[in-house]
Amino acid sequence: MSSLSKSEINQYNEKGYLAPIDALTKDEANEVKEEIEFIEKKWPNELEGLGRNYVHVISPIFDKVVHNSKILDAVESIIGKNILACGTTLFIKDPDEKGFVSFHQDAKYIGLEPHNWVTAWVAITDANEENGCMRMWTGTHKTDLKHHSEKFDYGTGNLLTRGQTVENVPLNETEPVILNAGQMSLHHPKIVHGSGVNKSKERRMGFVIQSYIGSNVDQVLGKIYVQQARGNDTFNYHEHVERPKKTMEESNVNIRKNAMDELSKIFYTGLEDKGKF
Ligand SMILES: O=C(O)CCC(=O)C(=O)O
Repeated sequence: MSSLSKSEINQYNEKGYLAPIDALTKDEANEVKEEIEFIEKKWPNELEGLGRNYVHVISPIFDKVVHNSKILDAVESIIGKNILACGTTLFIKDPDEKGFVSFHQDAKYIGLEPHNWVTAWVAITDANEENGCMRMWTGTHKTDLKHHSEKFDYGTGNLLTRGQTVENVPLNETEPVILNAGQMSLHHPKIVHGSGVNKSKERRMGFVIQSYIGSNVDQVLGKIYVQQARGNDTFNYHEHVERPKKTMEESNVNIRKNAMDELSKIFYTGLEDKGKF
């Protein structure tokens, strides 16, 4: 079932993103926050670096977000009914760190073709201008992929793998994506977006499904592991993995390890060295 109205779909098509969309209840968002904190405490480093990816494979609570019917109803309105979940990333910015995300287009390096896919950014805590919410350069999804400088600015706090940056973004043409905990945004593979540092005293936590892909979408740079989120997969391009029943079960941890190794190869395609993520 698709849930977005015609005007919401028009807004997505015109601007390249849509927000805010109600997704989780406050309690559900809080459950995710507690699960993040539980894993961080019990298995330090597990969610660090490359470990911020494919988190839905190791926790039933994270998995539940990926398969949430409200989220999927909205996603179906954009990419149709045969939906695969091909990855998750925790974008966490701690108040005492200088984490930021340079302006970039997701489609530039991720290898998912054709662009029948969408990213759902679910706010686990409130996201606002003070704590470094995303900013979208509206309309840029309608243009070609832009040149990205590869800055490899490790140590400066850039949360992107190669410090890939679209330069000279006119900030007055960008819009902040302000979300309450539990709300989400959906953004297009080609929209230019980024986010600044967290200047608040609280953590800013985003649970990002990146991305939901139509089953017709192939990975042209490497291998991904998917779950059937809705409908069916007649293309069979990707390896399907099971949904977790318990947090950090060994078999799921091993699957995640393989998935992260493959993802890392995609992120660093064409490079000799690998960074932190
Ligand atoms: O969480 C952020 O600030 C940026 C996330 C992002 O770039 C994305 O979800 O594509």
